[in-house]
Amino acid sequence: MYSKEFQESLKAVEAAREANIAYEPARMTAQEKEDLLAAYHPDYKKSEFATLQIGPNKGESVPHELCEMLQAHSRIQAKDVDLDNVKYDVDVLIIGGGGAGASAAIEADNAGAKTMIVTKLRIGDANTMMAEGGIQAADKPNDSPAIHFVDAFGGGHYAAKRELLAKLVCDAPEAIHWLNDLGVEFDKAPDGTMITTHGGGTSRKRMHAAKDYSGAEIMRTLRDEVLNRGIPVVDFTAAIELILDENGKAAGAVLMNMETKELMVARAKTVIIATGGAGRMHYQGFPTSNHYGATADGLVLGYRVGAKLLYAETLQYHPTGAAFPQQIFGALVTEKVRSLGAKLVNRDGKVFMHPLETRDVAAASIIRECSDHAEGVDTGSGLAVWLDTPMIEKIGGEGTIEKRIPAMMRMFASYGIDIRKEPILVYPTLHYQNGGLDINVNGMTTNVENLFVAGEAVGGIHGKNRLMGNSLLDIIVFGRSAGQNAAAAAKDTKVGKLTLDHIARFDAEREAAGISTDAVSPKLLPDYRYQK
Ligand code: MEZ
Repeated sequence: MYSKEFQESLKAVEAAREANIAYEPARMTAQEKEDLLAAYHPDYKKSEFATLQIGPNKGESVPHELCEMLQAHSRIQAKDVDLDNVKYDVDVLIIGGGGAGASAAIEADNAGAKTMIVTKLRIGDANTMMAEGGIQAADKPNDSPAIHFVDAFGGGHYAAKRELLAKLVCDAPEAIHWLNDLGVEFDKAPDGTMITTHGGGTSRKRMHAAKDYSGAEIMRTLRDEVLNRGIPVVDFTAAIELILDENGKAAGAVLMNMETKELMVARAKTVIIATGGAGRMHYQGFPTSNHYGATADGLVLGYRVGAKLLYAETLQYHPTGAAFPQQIFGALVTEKVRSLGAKLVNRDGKVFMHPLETRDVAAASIIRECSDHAEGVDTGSGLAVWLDTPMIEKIGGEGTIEKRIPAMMRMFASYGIDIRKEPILVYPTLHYQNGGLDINVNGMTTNVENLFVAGEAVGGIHGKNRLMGNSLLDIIVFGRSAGQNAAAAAKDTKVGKLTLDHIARFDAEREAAGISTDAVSPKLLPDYRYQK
């Protein structure tokens, strides 16, 4: 399928393949990694960041696109909403219909709470659906939560909140059981044991997968469970502002019908933000592997009522986004491709990094290869490197690709590329928001009572870089626990008078800081209308 411009490079890759399979490049030292990241990782590009001038993280720097949204005007003024006209009255209001929201809803429902999910698209339209390679859990005899902790803590630059990471790894085996019992079809050996593989930065094989559509399989199961239980889901309705009560506790949200723009009031004893990530903010102009709705809404909602952010300046660029053909630019090429043995090679067929470095290091290595080294392959829309997928068949035997990563095979086959025989071109794509709202171990924000957060909108679980498979895990572990804890808190809560006074307070802060902006937030959906 590749045209003649690629042929010379393809020949070099093919010629080097056998030797590359056997070749194990040295791992970088800690200092080499730090130097590489400082020079090439997008998080270190100071010119792409702006300093927050208002709000709880005033003085901290975040991507300038996020800064604009965090400091923007609300979509409403308090006078636009009649807070006495309550359309929905529940114990637990969950904002977001992805894996974290669905897990929270199931557990809140188990606890007997009157629960409702509100989502700006439909339940399951979420980054969970897009996750491919798997979910980590230390449940094999040679592994333990302690080893899982050490891997993830190091991979996250020793910045994770220890109590959150400890909960993540300790609750992981139970999370896998829970999903298995709900009906997730994990890959299993004929004797019924789970098949597990490595991911970048893991010292044990602990990645559980459902082929290369693990997230879709998990979301399918969770969505069925939510719908079968009859938990109300209000689709195509966005939360555009949180409501506090007179005591400063989270007490609901102003909802907006995405089509008619009708405003509605949802009153709740507790609120869970489970709005997911921010790939559609396209920080630094990067393409994204994220779902259409990933626009950092939860961070904006929380920030405006005073909830603190943690590590909002750190993003994850998945090393292997599809770089060719143009139609799938930025789409996720799962890390499982490398777990199964494919190596990254440059234009000349040279392996330029250890295949299982952590994601930030791998992404920075690829960017280096494609910048001043200029060892990348010209795709017509930029430089990229090869991911030598035919190695997988040579290592695992014929049929491995079709069996283990059929979705990858199909995605490229629809553009005439047979990944069993030809390598593919990749470049980093914006994949994950490492930072988010700061929570305590119960999932409640550290400074707004009765406001819980779960999933990608949380900051601090993974530190400043996340390992593969720990996000499908965190949506389950922290989604479930947010549902349980929000339901418990709702039992002791009597909602006071509802207010939207925080909007005027935030407006006054903006004015006092001399910020002049027409921007409104949350963004809700990306706007591609005027882009080439
Ligand atoms: O955790 C992830 O981000 C993941 C599993 C992605 C992937 O490469 O498949």
